[in-house]
Amino acid sequence: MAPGVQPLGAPTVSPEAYRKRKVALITGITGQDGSYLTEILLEKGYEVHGLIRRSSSFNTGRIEHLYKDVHERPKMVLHYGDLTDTTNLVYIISSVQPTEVYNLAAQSHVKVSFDMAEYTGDVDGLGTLRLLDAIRTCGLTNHVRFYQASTSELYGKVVETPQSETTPFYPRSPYGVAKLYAFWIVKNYRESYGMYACNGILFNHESPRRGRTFVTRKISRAVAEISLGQQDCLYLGNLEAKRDWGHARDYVEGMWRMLQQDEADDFVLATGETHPVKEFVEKAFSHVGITIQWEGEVESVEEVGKCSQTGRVLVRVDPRYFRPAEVELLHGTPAKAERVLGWKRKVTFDELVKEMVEADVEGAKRADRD
Ligand code: NDP
Ligand code: GDR
Repeated sequence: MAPGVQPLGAPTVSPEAYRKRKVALITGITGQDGSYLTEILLEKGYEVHGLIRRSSSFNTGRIEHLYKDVHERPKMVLHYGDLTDTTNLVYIISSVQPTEVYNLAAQSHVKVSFDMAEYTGDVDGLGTLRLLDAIRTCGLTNHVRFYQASTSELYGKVVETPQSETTPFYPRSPYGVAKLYAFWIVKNYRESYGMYACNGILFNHESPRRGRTFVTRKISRAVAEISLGQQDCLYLGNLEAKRDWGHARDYVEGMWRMLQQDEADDFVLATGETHPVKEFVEKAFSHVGITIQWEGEVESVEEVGKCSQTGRVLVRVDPRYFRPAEVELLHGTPAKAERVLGWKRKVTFDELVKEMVEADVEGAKRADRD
């Protein structure tokens, strides 16, 4: 930028005065995390702006309960946009003038990233760069605090456990590789331009709002439908994969805390426990009174889960859900987040499974559910 030339929309006030307003911009507001984050930011008195994609079908179901008519001075405002559209991002940042930006938007499905590798790289990797550059273009480099939805998928192949902020990365999917680029560009902009930009390296977090093709929600929905006689069998992929599963509501609180520190840094959010997919299946069925008994070889297409009471096969392995490269084990330590941010997860693994199954049982009884 030439000396004396003001970037687009640059504020005339100091960063301290600018941040007295509490204005958040969330990309990915229609997703699981976006909806919980919006709830807690509204409770904390923020004006929340969200980027939504135009869709031929309804995509605002998770935030519908937060929507107020535009004529009622809403605290949540939605803007059409996309992380692949630079001009649109610059326009939104310059008109919203956010104090905090949460970049949650992503093609977030690991298996789908093998089918749509280039698109995933464009949105999850370059999309992060576009958003950071939009902030700079608008002259907000020193005014905005930036949160990046980084992921435990960066660890990929196991190098050490538990995985922490110092564990080396080894991503195992186009999604993981795209998020690795995003991780480093955030760190680079922090070091190059002094931006307050953080990576939250979040381990899996779930809820009744989880997308239905992720394994936990796929299981809780199927268990609910099987218990009500609406479905016969649940087909899954790798049952031996282990994940560190927490509740999304706890994790969005950690995102907010990362942006309230004196200095920007990167943090792991995890539970410190790990459980195989198989255990999630067993626990979920136990909540509807069914005990699962396994037969067959580990990771074999022959493996099945039978109802121990009736002998009926309720779970089968279908190789179509296997991934070209798998992340076998995720097990994080939240020690740094607990120490520095005072963050601690509240919901246990058992409580999470129970809440998801109960919500899906209720949903399966209604016709209008997600
Ligand atoms: P979801 O898949 O539920 O939500 C993704 C959001 O991104 C949706 O709002 C989606 O919009 C939006 N989106 C997708 N592509 C684009 C695009 N090109 N431009 C703009 N918006 C787009 O994900 P989660 O809420 O579970 O996760 C939030 C973030 O955290 C993601 O970046 C994910 O990769 C990351 N993450 C998630 C973890 C988890 O366990 N949940 C763990 C670690 C990281 P639409 O509704 O229109 O599809
Ligand atoms: P993950 O979540 O890949 O960890 O990414 P997902 O729930 O898709 O898979 C978890 C594990 O379960 C195994 N699995 C199956 N997975 C799916 N989706 N469907 C199945 O039928 C199935 N059967 C077994 C998988 O192989 C895997 O090992 C999530 C996403 O939210 C990412 O965006 C986020 O970054 C990471 O969590 C942390």
